[in-house]
Amino acid sequence: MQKDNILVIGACGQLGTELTFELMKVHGEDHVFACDIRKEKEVKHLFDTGIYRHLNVLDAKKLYAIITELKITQVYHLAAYLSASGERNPAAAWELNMDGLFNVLNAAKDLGLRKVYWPSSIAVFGPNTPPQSTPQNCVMDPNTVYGITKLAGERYSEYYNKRYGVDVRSLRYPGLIGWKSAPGGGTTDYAVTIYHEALLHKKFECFLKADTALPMLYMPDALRATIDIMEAPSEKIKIRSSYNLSGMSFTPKEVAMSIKKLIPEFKITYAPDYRQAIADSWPNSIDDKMAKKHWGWKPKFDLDKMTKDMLENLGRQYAMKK
Ligand code: AKB
Repeated sequence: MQKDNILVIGACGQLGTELTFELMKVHGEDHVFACDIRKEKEVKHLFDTGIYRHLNVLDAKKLYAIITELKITQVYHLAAYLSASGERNPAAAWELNMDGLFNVLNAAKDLGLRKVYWPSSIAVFGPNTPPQSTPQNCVMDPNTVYGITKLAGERYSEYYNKRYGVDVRSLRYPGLIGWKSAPGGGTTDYAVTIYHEALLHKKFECFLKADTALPMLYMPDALRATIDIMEAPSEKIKIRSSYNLSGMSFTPKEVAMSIKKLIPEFKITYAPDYRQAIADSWPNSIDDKMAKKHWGWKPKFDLDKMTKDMLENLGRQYAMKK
């Protein structure tokens, strides 16, 4: 059987950087290609020039040319503005998040891609959504441009699946936390920065209030979920909008307490800013039983296990830089 060729769009982002290398373990180094809006010379430290292509996903002609040139059969489309950066640039966020997705879905339809992955987010939920154990199907009234584009994208993905047979798969990511790559533009980003600051300065000022509970997921679990949903047989993927996905849920105060178990002198202070309103509109925890039932999702990391792993790996990384 001919092997799949994979294209990761938005490969320089927090998830893309790690996912590209995980996909190489599954499909082989010669079968995974990375592209991003950054120029080749800016990403030399991340990717070999042979596997990298410069692409603005809004350029449909170039996207089609890359897919054709590299004989791509699967696309992971990760390029997007996130919640906080979207609120600073609503028009640009709408354009990138919607037109970028249209271009990828149209390419899948027109060029016969075998599969497409596109992430949604807990940002699809809003102030009238039940906040505890938020179910798969409920009131969805997002009030950020990011959340609105993700909800519209979910509806559009399902439409392309039903109408044109595009095999598109998606997860509603909670906040993603990892030590290998940096997040950018999200409301949940504090939960990554806090570990860096704990190691570097033993203190952290949080832009959310102490008791703001949000759903979160450690990167190794997120990578596994993403690859598992894409590798599952098509008939198991019964939801073609996007699956609820959860790992753990915690507040800034709880993550600080988890860090204090390993760095007792660590101190947290709070200075909530515009991101507090975004966090307040999102669920506190997520019910992901559909993902568990349909394609066998099971997270491995809880808060303390993640904290230990984060601090060990980041500590090693900082020690090497000295
Ligand atoms: C954000 O905070 O915007 C993202 C997300 C939850 O989708 N991490």
